[in-house]
Amino acid sequence: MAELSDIANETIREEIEEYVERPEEIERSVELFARARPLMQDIAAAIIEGDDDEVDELTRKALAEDIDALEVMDDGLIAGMGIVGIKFREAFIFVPEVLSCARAMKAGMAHIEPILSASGVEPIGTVIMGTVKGDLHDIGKNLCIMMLRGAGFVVVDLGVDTSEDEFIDAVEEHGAPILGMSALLTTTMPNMGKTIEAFIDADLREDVKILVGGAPVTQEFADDMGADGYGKDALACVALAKDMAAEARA
Ligand code: B12
Repeated sequence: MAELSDIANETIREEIEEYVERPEEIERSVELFARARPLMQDIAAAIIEGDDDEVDELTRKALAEDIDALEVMDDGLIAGMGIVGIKFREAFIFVPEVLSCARAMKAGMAHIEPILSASGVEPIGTVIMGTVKGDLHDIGKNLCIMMLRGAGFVVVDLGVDTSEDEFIDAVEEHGAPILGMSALLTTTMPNMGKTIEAFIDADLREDVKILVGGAPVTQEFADDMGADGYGKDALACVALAKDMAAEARA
């Protein structure tokens, strides 16, 4: 088992010591950062500090050193955001600080996106993606979109706060066989179910496979609301979309 002292970056060590209180989260964070390269730890520390210039510079550096874009995303950017999430939940930081961290995350993602999107593979289908009504969180959705594009999907991004009608219009307009919805708030999760209902009412439910995700969403919740698939992360999102595209072609 890894120890706190195995983590090279001092900021990360201090952050875990000071702000992560739940034993299982301490263990998970220590494991994750102890096995991450020092440069990934530095990127995560810059995310936690909300330093977009530093994230921009370190992400460029990592990619220039030929570190895989997925590793930079998982062990640097997302790992840093994990600590931000814990600090926000425990009220050590508030919305303005989280916004700075989100800005820093976007500065890093800007370099990852062209790499993940430039796979050059044949388009395999169109996916409509959006964050549901009332919800402004888009970092996870955007990561899913990057990965989907990288896997060869054409993705129409409806952004955040997307109404049922906007989802329906987009699916019809683009003749898309797959729709992905993201929700990060327990209060907006039910809007996924409402959107599914709206597709049923519009007699379009059979025409589209519906995929859901976001931190509070579970497989059980997805099953209850009648979604066709639930993905816990961007990799799962791509795997499910591929299965669904293959089914739609069959
Ligand atoms: C960043 C953040 C913000 C930023 C958002 C910036 C942005 N542009 O997105 C800001 C500051 C704006 C914000 C605002 C608020 N937030 Co906020 N936020 C977060 C935070 C810290 C991180 C979210 C994030 O980006 N995670 C990183 C990404 C990579 O992970 P992810 O989104 O889960 O996505 C992954 C998977 O879930 C999956 N996935 C995501 N979407 C999809 C879709 C499909 C189809 C699939 C298959 C997979 C998939 O793949 C992704 C990649 O692996 C979370 C804490 C947390 N632990 O989630 C709180 C959190 C979500 N926020 C919370 C709250 C309460 C709020 C506010 C209400 C605060 C306030 N008082 O104003 C507002 C709500 C604003 C609104 N109407 O939406 C709570 C929600 C609690 C709850 N029970 O609902 C959380 C959980 C924090 C907490 N514990 O208190 N927030």
